[in-house]
Amino acid sequence: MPDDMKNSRTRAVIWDMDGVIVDTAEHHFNSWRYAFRLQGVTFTREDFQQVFGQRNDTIISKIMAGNVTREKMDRIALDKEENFRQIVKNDLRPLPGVIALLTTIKDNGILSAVASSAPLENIRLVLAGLGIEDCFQAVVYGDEVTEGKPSPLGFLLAARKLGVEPRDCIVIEDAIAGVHAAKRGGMRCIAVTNTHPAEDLGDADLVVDSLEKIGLKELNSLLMANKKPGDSMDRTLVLVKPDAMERNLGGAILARLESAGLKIVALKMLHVDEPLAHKHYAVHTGKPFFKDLIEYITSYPIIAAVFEGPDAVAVARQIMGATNPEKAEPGTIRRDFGLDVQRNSVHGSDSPENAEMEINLYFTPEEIVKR
Ligand code: DAT
Ligand code: MG
Repeated sequence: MPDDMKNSRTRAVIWDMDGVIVDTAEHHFNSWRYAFRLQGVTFTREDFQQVFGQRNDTIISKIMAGNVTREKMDRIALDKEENFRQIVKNDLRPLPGVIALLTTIKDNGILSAVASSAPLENIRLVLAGLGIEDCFQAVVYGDEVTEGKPSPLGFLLAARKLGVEPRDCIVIEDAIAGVHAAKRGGMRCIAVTNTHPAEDLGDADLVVDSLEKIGLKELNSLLMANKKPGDSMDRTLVLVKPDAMERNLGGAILARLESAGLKIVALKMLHVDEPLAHKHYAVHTGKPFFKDLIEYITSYPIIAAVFEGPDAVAVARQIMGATNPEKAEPGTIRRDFGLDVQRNSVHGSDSPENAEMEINLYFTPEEIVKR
């Protein structure tokens, strides 16, 4: 997790597997057909349409028209699963956009879990086959919860395993029952039309035809919208630092934060003096760069602003980028304007608690407007 994300509230993406990460429907069909053929029974595409998504024992008794012993049932299920795993081992491709999105999520300190109705063994096989096990901090499998989707139990368990609140989770689903499970769990939901048309998935917050359409911006705006009415607004202190002021970048930097949906509720220009600089950077007292830092921040007038919005602290830091401009994500303020780790153009509070303290250093309560 990047250093500058550690103090913001943790967020997570919970992934359905089949139809979202991989498309295994065709593999399931082929392995069912194989297992039934061993019993001399034909299994057609129409049969598959009717039973897909149901439990193995239900599928088998339907196809065998109830005419099957317990032993035979176990045999067929075993043949099917063995064949499925064999196929999956040899022929597995992620759906478009999956790997890129997983990378974005990981790079931005967002957690991921898989919550699938599939058996644990199949989940492990798929994640290992794609080389993406390290992208997931939790897995929830079918039998781990007493009720399947549209019950929200699986997604809620995934959130609990990750230590993330449901309202800070985004579910990615391709199935109608999965979309309903996410909404019942109080989570945001992205539906991808890999297996169902968009009109069937209308209860999702966002419907896309491919995960290639989803990046950090879409995840952020979904999570911001997930605030319940009445949730308190967060505030953060932003400084446009001397290097940026010297280069006339004050307006450009404030504009980036406004474009992210944050509101300016207090604004001033000032020339920071030594006592204020010492208070502001008190946590860095004694560090090798402390003296330079004080000299720098007092070297030229700056803009101080209070920004307000849902998750203002986290959102501002994401827009600003990592402390060191070289390591900041493309498109962030520091990457685009920063000169080096000290002259990194902008300051943003790193936690809601520190934001309150820092705002009090620069503004009196009367200077902050009420909206
Ligand atoms: P941030 O500004 O991202 O919150 P920070 O709180 O760790 O980062 O540090 C405050 C400022 O101190 C930072 O904006 C620039 C300076 N600084 C931090 N680490 C430094 C380093 N290794 N060398 C020089 N300056 C550094
Ligand atoms: Mg800091």
